[in-house]
Amino acid sequence: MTSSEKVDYDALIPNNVGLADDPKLRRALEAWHPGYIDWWMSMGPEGFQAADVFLRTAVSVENEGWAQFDYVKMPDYRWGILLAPAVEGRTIPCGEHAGEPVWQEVPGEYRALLRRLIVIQGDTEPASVEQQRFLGATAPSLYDLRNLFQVNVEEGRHLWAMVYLLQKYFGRDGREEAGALLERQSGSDDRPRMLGAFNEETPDWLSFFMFTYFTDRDGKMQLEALAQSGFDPLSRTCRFMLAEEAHHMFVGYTGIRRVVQATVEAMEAAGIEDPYDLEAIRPLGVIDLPTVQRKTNQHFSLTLDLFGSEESTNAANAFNAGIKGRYHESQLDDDHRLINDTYPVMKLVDGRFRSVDVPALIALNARLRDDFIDDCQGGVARWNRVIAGAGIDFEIRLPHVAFNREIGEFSDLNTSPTGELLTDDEWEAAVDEWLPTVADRAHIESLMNSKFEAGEYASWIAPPSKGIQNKPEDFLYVKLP
Ligand code: BYC
Ligand code: FE
Ligand code: FE
Repeated sequence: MTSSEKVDYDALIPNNVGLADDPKLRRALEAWHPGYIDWWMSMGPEGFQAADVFLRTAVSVENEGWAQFDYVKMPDYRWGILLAPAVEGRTIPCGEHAGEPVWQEVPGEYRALLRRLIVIQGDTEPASVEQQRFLGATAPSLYDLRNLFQVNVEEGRHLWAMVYLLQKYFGRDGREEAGALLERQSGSDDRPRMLGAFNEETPDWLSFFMFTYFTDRDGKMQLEALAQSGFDPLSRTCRFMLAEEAHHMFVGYTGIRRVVQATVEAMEAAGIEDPYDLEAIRPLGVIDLPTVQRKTNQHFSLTLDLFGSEESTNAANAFNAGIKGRYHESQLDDDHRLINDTYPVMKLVDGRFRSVDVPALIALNARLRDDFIDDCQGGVARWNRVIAGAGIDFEIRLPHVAFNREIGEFSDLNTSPTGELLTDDEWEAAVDEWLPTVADRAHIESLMNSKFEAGEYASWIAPPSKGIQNKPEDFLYVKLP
């Protein structure tokens, strides 16, 4: 490890990028810092800025012991700039420069392409904090409250990670982009966030768990693809972000599992076997499984849109340039150029969904999306085991890729979750079975009452099987002021 990779934790901005030796960059980041804190105070977690939260902070980039846990007030969180260790002799893993040494500076011909990807990545991070800012008030437990804030501060750090790249490598326009990242706002009419799903609301905790299960997993896939970048500072940045990302998806996966568990346990206790008997189930203070399915349909389809069009010259250009790879690019066994390869993409041909071979280079968004769908299946199967274990006849399923899409190949179609094509009238007649209804939302909202006593949980969610850092059940994860 070179000295520049040690984390300087005493600096105003903790970092392992040698900020102390780069006064120009340090000044640029220190100039950006107050705006960030203003943004955090006005757009970050509402009502809890003075609470002491049991948070993990990244203090090293080693595999072991990179995090430290302690009570922190969120505005005092040490948002740092941390790069994973350099890999000696690393080469560009894909495209026309495959095999050449990675770039330590921005290659001039790819500057615009690279900046655009970094800005889009950066834009999603604060967007998610904005979307989640009102959830604290209705947290189902202090444990969940703490997890929400952990995710939020780390998304804030991910913004820092992208702002570092912009300020260090993109000069004046990088500084302008860094400023604009604090100005756009999730859901705003005139300055919205860049990607669709990041302008939706996250109005309740089921939405939060769905978001962290599905949408943070898009984050994982995109970061995995950018971690393959031949621009080494981006690769190292993303590799360290992925270490944090795992917890975000854990929050989503276990969150939904605990929701499902509370529901089936309440049904068992009340002797209810029919999962569709909402009149009997909802008064138990739990979220019925058909509503969980409709939320799954909604968040999964919204997240699929984040992969862009199935066929994309943007994606081909980024791959060819060596700027963005495939999932696990360096472990794939091919020539990493894809010049004559094809990839099967699902399309509507003569009124039927078929797999069509298209040039692999332009199908990279479809491919990453397919990898994402595979990655989503595991958790869904485990939720279903909880349901089956209670002897209830119900299975949560991921909807068809064409269902409820706004971007790409299927954006103009009406499709059921099982992939039947529908007329507008058929869609209208059935949509309430498939997407959350006003009544679903009202029911969920009626359950969103805070539980702020240590060790207490709302009726609609089971306690976690183990505490953060193995803390006991009645641990005070958040000390309210
Ligand atoms: N909404 O060639 P196309 C995360 C635009 S999440 C609105 O089809 P491309 C996180 C597109 O920008 C990960 N616009 O797509 C999760 C383009 O516009 P321009 C975020 C969209 O470019 C939870 C046009 O349509 N990171 O980290 O190949 C919490 C044609 O585009 C959308 C990244 O996404 C949409 N859904 O692929 C916190 C990685 N989709 O340029 C954080 C960086 C497409 O023609 N981004 N458009 O005006 C990328 O790799 C690519 O930009 C995309 C789109 C995969 C997003
Ligand atoms: Fe993130
Ligand atoms: Fe995340």
